Amino acid sequence: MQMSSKNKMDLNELRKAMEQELSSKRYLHTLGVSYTAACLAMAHGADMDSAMTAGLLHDCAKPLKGEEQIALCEKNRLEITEVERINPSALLHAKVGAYLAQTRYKVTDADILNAIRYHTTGRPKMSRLEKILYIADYIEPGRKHVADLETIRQMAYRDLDATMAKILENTLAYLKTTDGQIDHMTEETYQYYKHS
Ligand code: DGI
Ligand code: FE
Ligand code: FE
Repeated sequence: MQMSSKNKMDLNELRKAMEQELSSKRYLHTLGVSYTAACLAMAHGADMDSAMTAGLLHDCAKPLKGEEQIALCEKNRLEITEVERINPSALLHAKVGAYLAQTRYKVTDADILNAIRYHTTGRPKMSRLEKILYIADYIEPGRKHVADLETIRQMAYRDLDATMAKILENTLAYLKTTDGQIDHMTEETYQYYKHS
């Protein structure tokens, strides 16, 4: 693939890179997120190319095993929280993904990098693009069915904040039925959006 080491890659190059790097299942999810993020950007007046870039790259660290993600963070002095260390595959891939988007895929836009970084837990006061990626990841057409998904899909095109609140409420309820430890950021994000 032709690619300058400095210049950012265009959407088609990113798509091809993800097709090579990801499992076919993860690649299909990635395309779904990218196009869903584009639709949400159209509906909410956000930048479509940024939404598609964030969508294509959001899970780029998923092929790395948990211990590889931890090693990469340690080597590059990225801070790892206790809960990320315990759940690297679920939680750390977002932070590592943002790092790879910047270093390997030459993304310089801070909003895109933050959207990738916070796509799993969210955070209070998210930008429009951050909310679009978080929501697109949850509602893309290939996502396996979860409670209230039809309602959430419709809400997403009308009210990003209310949709954040609903997804977070359902995610926290789901996590409480598993032995997955809740990241305080997920809880804080819910507290921030729950009155939307
Ligand atoms: O990478 P994906 O599977 O496409 O989706 P994702 O990055 O949004 O989430 C990965 C998983 O992380 C998903 O099953 C929900 C879960 N998750 C979200 N918040 C938390 C969490 N898992 C734990 N342990 N703690 C959290 O706070
Ligand atoms: Fe993810
Ligand atoms: Fe995802």
